[in-house]
Amino acid sequence: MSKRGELFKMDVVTIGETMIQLNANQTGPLRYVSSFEKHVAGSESNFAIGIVRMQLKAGWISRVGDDEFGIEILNFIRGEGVDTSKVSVDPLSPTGIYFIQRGYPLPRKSAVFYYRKGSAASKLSPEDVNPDYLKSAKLLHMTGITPALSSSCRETTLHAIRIAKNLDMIVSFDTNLRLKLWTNINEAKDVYRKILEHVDILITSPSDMKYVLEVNDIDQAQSVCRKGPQMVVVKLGDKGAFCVTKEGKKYSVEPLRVEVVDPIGAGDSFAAGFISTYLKDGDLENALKIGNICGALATTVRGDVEGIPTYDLVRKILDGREEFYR
Ligand code: KDG
Repeated sequence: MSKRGELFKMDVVTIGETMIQLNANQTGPLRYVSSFEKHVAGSESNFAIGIVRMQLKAGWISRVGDDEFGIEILNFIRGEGVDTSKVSVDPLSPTGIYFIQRGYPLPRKSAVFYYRKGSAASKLSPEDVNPDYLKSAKLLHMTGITPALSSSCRETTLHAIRIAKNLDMIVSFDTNLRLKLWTNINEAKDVYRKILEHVDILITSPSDMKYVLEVNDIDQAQSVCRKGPQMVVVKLGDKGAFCVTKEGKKYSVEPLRVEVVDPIGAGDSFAAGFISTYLKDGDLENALKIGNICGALATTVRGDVEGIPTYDLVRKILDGREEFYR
């Protein structure tokens, strides 16, 4: 993995859809829910916000509708300090929204319902990826959500990743498998295989590894490196996290003691903590520790990004000034 020795305007660029999240205030089937909390949420912009909280610079490429929710999303993400200069406003297609149903049908679990088909972001196309913009960053971060949105989003993802590799950028990819967005699992497997060839840092979870990478045991995570990545980082939720490199070096980290209120978005916060630390000092053990802290804290409040910590808070925890470890 090489880094270009020039001055960068940004540290990371990411591409993807952000929606308005309507998060039920009561548990049970949505048809009986009478009030919702509104949040701005999207895996890639969550990640970009996390990167900024870790004191690095992030740019987010997307499309939003020319509607109230599009304006809200742009204002919010810009307000968090992410560069939104490459986000277009589409006069013809709406901003996507989604609902979170809580505690039903499974107690303590959430279910999501998307209203995003034909959304502005699903119309992203390779022309939205400006090579000079990518070039101004060290790393391109993508997730498995963007290629699942439409065929033009799939092309955009592969196009951006190929450009990034040609520019000698680092490419990170979070599998973030959303089964509801794919026609079938084989379609997803095929696209992931093409993406993985160009990925340096793969971030995943045990269930994504099983479904889409056909790896049933995290002890076999290193085998994924044969498909392209230099390292595989596995988010283990309440069991901490694990990382293995192509050369077989292994790192793991214990979970934090937190009360989980809303786990959605935790993986993006983890990825931001991991990637930002890796970019700062290349230390994988430290990256895993910080990713783990960021992921855990994101679960402590409702909304995807509200709980993502600042770097100052992470430092306090690492220095033992905040008691979190079991
Ligand atoms: O990672 C959290 C996201 O999955 C959530 O905010 C919704 O972006 C979303 C998606 O496409 O599922």
